[in-house]
Amino acid sequence: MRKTVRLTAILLLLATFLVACRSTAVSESSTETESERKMITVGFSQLGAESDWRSTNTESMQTALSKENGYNLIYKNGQQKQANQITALRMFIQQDVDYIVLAPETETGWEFVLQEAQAAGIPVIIVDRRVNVDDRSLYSCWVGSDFELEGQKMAAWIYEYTKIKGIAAEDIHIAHIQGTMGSTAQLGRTRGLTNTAREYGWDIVASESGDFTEIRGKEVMASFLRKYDNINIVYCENDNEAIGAIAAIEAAGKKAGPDIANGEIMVVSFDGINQDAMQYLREGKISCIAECNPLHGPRVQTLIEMIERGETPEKFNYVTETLFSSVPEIKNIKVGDESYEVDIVK
Ligand code: GZL
Repeated sequence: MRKTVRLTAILLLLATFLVACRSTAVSESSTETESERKMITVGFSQLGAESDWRSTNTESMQTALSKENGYNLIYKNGQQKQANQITALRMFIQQDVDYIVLAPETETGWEFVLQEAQAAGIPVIIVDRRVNVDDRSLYSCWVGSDFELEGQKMAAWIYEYTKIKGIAAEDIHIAHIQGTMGSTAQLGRTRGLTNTAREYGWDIVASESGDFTEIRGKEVMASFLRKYDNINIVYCENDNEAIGAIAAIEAAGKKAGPDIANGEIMVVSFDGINQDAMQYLREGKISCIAECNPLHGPRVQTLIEMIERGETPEKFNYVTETLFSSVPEIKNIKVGDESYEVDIVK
């Protein structure tokens, strides 16, 4: 009898042990399944790698949407071609990703592929530039800059400069190096300048796209200098173009600087990411840079987490930005009734 009791007790202990092992295994595997379930797969179509701004934007997305943060990020570089981006989006749809993040090269031509993503039930977040579609339900939300305000602030800074220096509107002759034509950044920054120039009677001597690159900025500025001898301000729609334009100005034996009354050519720009451009700002070769903040990664992560929680994010999420300038006399500028401080860089 005693032996039977002992044997029963051993068998009971063994059975308890086996059940405990199995439940741990199940919980580990279910934990593993749980953690795999938590990994969010994001297809990110980036438009290219044309500028320092773009590279910084890509790095910000890759850092935020990392494995450590619970994301499988599929990154595709569109190499400045919308066709490549549309191909990438179709690939993401086939792979049935959880989210698509799109940084569009230009604003038009996105309806069909966004309709395909919507039909597949994949939320799309637009970053940086905008898409111009009638049906805004084709994307969940957008995060980026107010490009027209950037342009208005820059034009307001130029106006303040002419005021404190006593330069008449008819003596202002602007060379305008535009960004990628049809991109939201180009459209907004161009409107900011052209509307203000029309209001004050400034002469825009010439406008041409520098495609947001240094090499094109240099080529366009060199061609302007061959054709016109009265340029005294160059409005570059990003820093890479400004660096190229300054190279062309100096190659032509002229001086980039704010003292236009004494023959210097004032250069103004956008972004504030390229370190050479910020150094030029401190040296005075660039007189003013309108900040364009590329750090959209954490913002996109927050938007995805909101959607994951079943919340509806704001449709349009604007980032706040400033003006950097090396001209100490201008400490703030006005756009309409709004006043903006200027960050004086030494
Ligand atoms: C602006 C962005 C622009 C940058 C350029 O948000 O789209 O594209 O200003 C970049 O540097 O190439």
